[in-house]
Amino acid sequence: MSQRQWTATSRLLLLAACCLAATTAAAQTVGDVVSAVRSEGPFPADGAATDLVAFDEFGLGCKRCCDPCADCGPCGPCDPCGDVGGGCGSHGGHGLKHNRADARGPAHIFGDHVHKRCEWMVEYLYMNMYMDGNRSGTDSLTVPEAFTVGQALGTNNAATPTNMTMEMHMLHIMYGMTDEVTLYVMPMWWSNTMDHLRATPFGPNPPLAGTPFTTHNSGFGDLVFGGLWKIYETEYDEWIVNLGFSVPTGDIDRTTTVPTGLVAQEFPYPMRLGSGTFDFRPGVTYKRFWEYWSMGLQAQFDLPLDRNTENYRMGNEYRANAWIARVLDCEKRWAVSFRVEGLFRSNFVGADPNLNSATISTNDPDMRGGEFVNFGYGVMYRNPKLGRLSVEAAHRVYQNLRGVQLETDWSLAASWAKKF
Ligand SMILES: [Cu+2]
Repeated sequence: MSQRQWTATSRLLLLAACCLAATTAAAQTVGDVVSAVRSEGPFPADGAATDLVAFDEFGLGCKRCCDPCADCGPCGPCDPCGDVGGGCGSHGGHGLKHNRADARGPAHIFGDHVHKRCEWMVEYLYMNMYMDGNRSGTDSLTVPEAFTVGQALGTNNAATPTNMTMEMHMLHIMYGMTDEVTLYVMPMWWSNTMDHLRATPFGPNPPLAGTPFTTHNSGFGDLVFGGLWKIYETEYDEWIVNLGFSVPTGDIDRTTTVPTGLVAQEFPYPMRLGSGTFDFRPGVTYKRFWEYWSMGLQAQFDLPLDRNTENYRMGNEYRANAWIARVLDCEKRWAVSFRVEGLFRSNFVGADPNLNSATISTNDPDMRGGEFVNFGYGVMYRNPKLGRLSVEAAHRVYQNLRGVQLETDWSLAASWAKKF
């Protein structure tokens, strides 16, 4: 049986299922409904023949009531769009992509979906990235090795970082301008904490030689916003282009007296709250859905456009992601996901004259880049009333770092999102 024949047959089956569900009192047969649709056409003139429209999942009129901004009035049974058949084994036309836990990618993924016209989405996302121990190239280093290798490379003469926690709280607001174009804005709050060990001897303040210290910096980061454009879709897949930008609202000039105990110094690069630059953040996503499976591919870049007021710009970042997800239950409320990410980040261009790269590796603009391969696994849950909950953990399975840097161990993202 050809694809077209099969689709036509499945639509007829769907029609029959809807008919059986809706005709309770009147013993209306499938044949009655089919002939009624044929005789009355796609849009009943009086708008009152709700059943006919409800069954019409085939382009005869259901699109009208699936539009959230239209006056759906008598189209009630069409909601939720595409779920006409309901339950396992139903093929709800374009509904295959909607009302399922894996409609979006894993929690670390952004810019992978659009909303219907006039639809709002509010999301809260928490992310935590943990870095423990140093690495040079692909070799992990002990703390003494971080000093010796770092000093051989011209840094870590005053101290070395030993671990770092980066936390982010993000509000993600999306609005569907049309069914194809969605605008978004993502204000975020960063909280960075880094532990260090001072070198022996410790020139700036000799009594502190060989002692640990912790610095902390928190505040608003750069403001990310942009537009998502669904450039192509079928009932089972879609392509989405992301035209994203960020403005430098994160502070890059803050100081701390903790390291020396004497004089204030500016925070090193990885402790700062923003890039200081206007960034272009383009991306493209492809998603494909099956009854119980889905997959996604995404390329996403972060490209600073010029040097900032401190005479440097952060490196370019290129991320490529591939994921698969599997829904676990008949109602498609639960899903699990697995993801592989390749990430390339270049060193910084220029240097902040206030930072002395001889003292510690985090002050060195040539010790920021690297290549990474991450593996993520997550759980998603969707509830029509509660919204969508999503958690994903990701581990670095490969990292090759320029110079000496803290190595990343894992990252966690947890999100709650609700459409209005
Ligand atoms: Cu959204």
